[in-house]
Amino acid sequence: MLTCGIVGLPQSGKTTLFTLLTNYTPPEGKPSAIAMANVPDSRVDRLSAMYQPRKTVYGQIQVTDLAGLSEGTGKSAAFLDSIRPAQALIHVIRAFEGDYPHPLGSIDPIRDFNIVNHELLLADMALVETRLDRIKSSSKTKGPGKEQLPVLEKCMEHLLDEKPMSLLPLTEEEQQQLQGLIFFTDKPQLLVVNLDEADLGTTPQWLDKLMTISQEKGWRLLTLSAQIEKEISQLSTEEQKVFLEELNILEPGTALVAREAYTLLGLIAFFTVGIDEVRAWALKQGGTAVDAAGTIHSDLARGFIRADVLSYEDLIQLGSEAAVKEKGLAQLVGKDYIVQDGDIVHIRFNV
Ligand SMILES: Nc1nc2c(ncn2[C@@H]2O[C@H](COP(=O)(O)OP(=O)(O)O)[C@@H](O)[C@H]2O)c(=O)[nH]1
Ligand SMILES: [Mg+2]
Repeated sequence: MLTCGIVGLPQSGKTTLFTLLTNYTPPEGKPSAIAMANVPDSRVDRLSAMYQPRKTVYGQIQVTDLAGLSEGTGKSAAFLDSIRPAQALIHVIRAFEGDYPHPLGSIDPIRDFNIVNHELLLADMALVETRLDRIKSSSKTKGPGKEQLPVLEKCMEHLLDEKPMSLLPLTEEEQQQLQGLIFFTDKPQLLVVNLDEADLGTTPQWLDKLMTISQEKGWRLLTLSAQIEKEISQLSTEEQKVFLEELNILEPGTALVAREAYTLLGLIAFFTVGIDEVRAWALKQGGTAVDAAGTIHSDLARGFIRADVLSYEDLIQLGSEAAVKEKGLAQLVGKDYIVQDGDIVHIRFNV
C-alpha cells in the first residue's frame, strides 16, 4: 500500500492535519499513527449525482502521522523509522504564532524547513554508515556485501555534501546494490505551510523565498490554516459552503493536500459506476486494465476477459453510457490497456 508520511517539527500542526485528513484522532503519546484519508474528487460527486447510488466511495490514500521529531543531531532517526516505508512526505511547516510556544522559541519557517530536511539527511547518513560498518567489520576481504562498498562510499560523499539522495545519479547496477536501503531524502515532498488565519492569502517575504526553494526542488507548496480547517470541518455541509464563500476559497485546503498527496504518490483514479455504488479507485500511474481489475478484487484479475472503458469527460458531456456507446466512444480493451485518469471501467470476467 502506498503511504504518505507527515513530517515536521513538534507543534507545527502535523496531528491536526492528520486528523483533518483521516478523521481519526490518535491517542495521546502514541509514537505514530496510521489511517486512511479520503481524497475529495468533484468527479465522484458528479457521478454520484448521475447514478444516485446507494453508496459513494472516494479514492483513498494511507497517511502516517509522525510524533517526536526533535531537532538536533540525528536523534530523530528512531522516530523517523515509522515513516520510512512512505513513498512521499507531507512536510508541515509552522508559520502560526498560536498558544503553544514554538519549541525553538520563535517562528521561522525557513529555519524549520531546513532543520527537518537536515534531520532527514542525517538519518540517511546513519543508514549508510551502519551498512558500511557492517560490511567493513566482516573479516573476510571478499565477504558478502563487499561489492556494495564503492556505491555506499559514493552515497556517503554525496550526503556529506548536504545533497539529497534524489539528486544522486546512479547506474542500474548501483541501484541494485542499494536495494533494501530506503532513503528519506529520496522521497518527494509536499510542503504545507500552516499559517495564522490573518495571514491567509498574503505572501510574506519568507514565503516567497520558500516558494522559490520548493520550486527548485520540484516540490509543490500549499498554504492553509489548520486551525481554520478544523473549524470548517466541524460545520455542517451547508454552513461549510457559506463559510468558504466568505473566505473566498472553493474548498478546504485539506482537500487540496489530499489530492496533491495522491498525485505525489503517482496515483491516478479510475471509477466504477452503478446504482449500487459509485467508487473511485487508486491505481499506480501506468497501471493496466488487469491491474485495475486486481485493485477491485483479485478474482477480477484472475478471471479477467476484457474491460469496457469510457472516459469521465465523455460521459458527463453526453449524459449517459448509452449515448457514449452510440457515438462509438466506448472502448472494449484487453488486459494490457493502460488505464487513464478518469476512466470509467467495467470489468468482464469469468471465474
Ligand atoms: N493558532 C493556530 N494553532 C494551531 C494551528 N495548527 C495547529 N495549531 C495548534 O498547535 C498545537 C500543536 O498542533 P499539533 O497538530 O498537535 O502539532 P504536532 O506536534 O505537529 O502534531 C495544537 O494546540 C494545535 O491546536 C493553526 O493553524 N493555528
Ligand atoms: Mg503530533
